[in-house]
Amino acid sequence: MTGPLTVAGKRGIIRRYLDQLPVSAATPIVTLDEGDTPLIFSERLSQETGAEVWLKYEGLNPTGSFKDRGMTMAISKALEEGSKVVVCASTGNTSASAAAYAGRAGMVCAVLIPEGNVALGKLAQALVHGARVLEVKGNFDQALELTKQMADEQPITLVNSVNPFRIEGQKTAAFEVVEALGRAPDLHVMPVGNAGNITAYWKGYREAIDLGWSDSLPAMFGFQADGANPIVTGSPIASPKTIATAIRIGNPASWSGATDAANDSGGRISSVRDKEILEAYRSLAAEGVFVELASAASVAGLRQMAAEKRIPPGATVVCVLTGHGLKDPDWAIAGAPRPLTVEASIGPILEHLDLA
Ligand code: AN7
Repeated sequence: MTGPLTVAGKRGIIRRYLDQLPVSAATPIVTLDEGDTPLIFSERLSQETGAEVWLKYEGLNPTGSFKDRGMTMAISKALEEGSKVVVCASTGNTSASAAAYAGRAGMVCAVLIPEGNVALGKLAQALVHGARVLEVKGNFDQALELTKQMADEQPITLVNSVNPFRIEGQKTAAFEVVEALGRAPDLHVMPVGNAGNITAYWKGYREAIDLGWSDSLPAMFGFQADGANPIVTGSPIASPKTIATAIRIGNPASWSGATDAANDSGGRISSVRDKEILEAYRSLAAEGVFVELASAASVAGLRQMAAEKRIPPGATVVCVLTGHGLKDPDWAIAGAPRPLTVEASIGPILEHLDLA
């Protein structure tokens, strides 16, 4: 019976990739068995683009986003260092994840979110996991500056992706992609907000080469939203605007990580319109994959690349779907027809379904 026990003992990204992460026997592992998410083949997007398109569905992490990979590392290391309080600024997913992992570790979690711009499900998560939630009258970038100041002046650990342990944890998603495909994809496509995740994937792919797990690197393509595209325009945006609130960020903390990944890999940082994000969101949902708006920026970006003939025929492409659609029920319902109310009898039901 050693087989199953070994597998059970390797749940969570820290245990699975122990030798590739900055942990030791002294590190208390705070985990919710994150990672090991599916890489789903997309028949429709493959036909549409002439490539082989795979979807890395990060919405299936314990709190519904990729943030859990970084948070298991950040909270474990904070606990190891004796920290009792953590803080983060967030467009929603970081705060949901921080709240859950801090709660598990018995730590106090403070979160600063931009007032009125966090999806309902994410706010619910931070609250239910017991975080001290403060809605800041400002945007994400202002909230992040305030949390940096708090961590400088107080005995508080900052768990935004400027914390290097976050990037370490998040790089494991690239390891999983390489493991599933047997090599790195030709093209890697993902949304970009604060740019921690693209920095992490690029680090992971490069390490996979050093480890002998892959003999190639992907070209890295990151997509911001048109109204929140500072890396594309080349300067910070004071009032970023997009329906994809998760990536409504005007001054990314890991800016150079994103440009390095794109430049060094032969890829690009570009942006997509809100309308295109919404179309990608709906077409993914029609294919059975429910993601949040920000996640759909990767598929909107893939379509832009296809329109620009940037996808070689038959190329292997991975699109990262960063968060679950249930995070933001308001958008899902807003774009759908309202359900009909019918009498509890078979006749009207069949009639309404055009089956009578
Ligand atoms: C679903 O939670 O910044 O480029 O505070 O939630 O690594 O910032 C979230 C970002 C993409 C962008 N998709 O990732 C936060 C936060 C989803 C996200 C991004 C976010 P980064």
